[in-house]
Amino acid sequence: MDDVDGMFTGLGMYVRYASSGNWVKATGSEPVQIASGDINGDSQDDVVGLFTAIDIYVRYASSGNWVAATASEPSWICSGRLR
Ligand SMILES: [Ca+2]
Repeated sequence: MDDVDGMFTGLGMYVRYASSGNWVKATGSEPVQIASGDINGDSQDDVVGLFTAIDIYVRYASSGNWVAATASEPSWICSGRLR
């Protein structure tokens, strides 16, 4: 089952885990765009967030931590197997 990422204006981004049905706060910041995919190859989907003024961050499923992915801010993002 897949989990759900949701943006709540003024509260931040939350993840609804399919296994528990609970919403858990992922960040108090509000990304303007999100995408998901296995970014680090560990077979778990990660979340990629485009944050205005603070660039792209990846939230790895294995750690739950946000890590900077680029020092520039693109207009939009997506994820997928591109090779
Ligand atoms: Ca992953």
